[in-house]
Amino acid sequence: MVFDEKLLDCISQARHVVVFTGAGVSAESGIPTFRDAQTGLWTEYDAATLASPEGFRADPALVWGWYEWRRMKVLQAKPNPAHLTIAELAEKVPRLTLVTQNVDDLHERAGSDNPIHLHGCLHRPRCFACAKPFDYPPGIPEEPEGGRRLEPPRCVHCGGYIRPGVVWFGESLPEEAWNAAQQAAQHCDLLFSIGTSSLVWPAAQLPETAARNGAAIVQINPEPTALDRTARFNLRGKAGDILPALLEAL
Ligand code: BJW
Ligand code: ZN
Repeated sequence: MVFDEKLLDCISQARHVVVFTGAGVSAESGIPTFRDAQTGLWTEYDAATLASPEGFRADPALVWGWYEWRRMKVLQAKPNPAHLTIAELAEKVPRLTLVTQNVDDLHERAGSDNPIHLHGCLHRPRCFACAKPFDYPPGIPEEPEGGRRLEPPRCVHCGGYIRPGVVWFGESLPEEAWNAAQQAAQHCDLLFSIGTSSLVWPAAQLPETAARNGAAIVQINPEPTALDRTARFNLRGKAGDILPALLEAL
């Protein structure tokens, strides 16, 4: 793979790099992207409806079952070369902040320290009523087999339903994570946007903020996205192919 010399210079000279990731980074680990998530059992449901407080209120067992199915897939998955290269890149540049929209833990398992999770985490459920965290019982999780519905567990403190620890449509992003991500976007000199459709706000604002503050934007995605016009470098292809080749070329 041959890369533009200007891109390689930009990376070599960067003092603070932000890596902003979306579902495409985990696609090569076998985790369906958000907008492709409706495979198999779930084809007849709309992801945007399932990923909302209204969806959970209307049918808690349907929504909990969907998230448990996705959590099972994540538990069975392994980090891919994209996750691993991002962790390696952090060792090669003066400063790197990893901001992810993903609710899996594959960046952590690849060796990245403390990624900023803008949309929460599948493995940290909490009570829908009182917000106290819920501990999964040890052992293999119950699979929402055959059918797709699974009654959510109940909170030991108030008896409320347990909900997935993710940020749904219409909910605010965790304040500390959002502030840290904005700070990084404002002060970085290079931002990689990798495997995201750049459709979901406010997260999609981050590369725009970085560009407004003078950072170079590098996008890695096999498809065109809303960020194409802002990105200085558009690398078309899979993150698991491009990132290792890019690191090698540096
Ligand atoms: C590869 C690849 C490979 C494939 N290598 N790449 C109208 C206009 C603007 C905004 C709004 C609006 N109406 C409502 C809003 C706000 C709303 C929003 O943005 N909606 C838009 C969809 C229109 N946002 C919110 O509600 C947010 N909160 C908020 O705004 O609070 C203020 C507020 C309060 C009260 C009322 C109203 C507002 C919260 C957003 C939370 C998003 N949560 C989700 C679900 C999390 C849990 C779960 O996973 O189920 O987060 S939605 C979903 O999208 C998930 C993802 O993190 C997020 C981003 O998706 P991502 O990562 O980009 O995935 P995909 O599938 O879209 O794209 C994958 C990409 O990978 C593709 O481009 C592929 O080509 C690529 N790819 N293989 C590299 N191998
Ligand atoms: Zn509770």
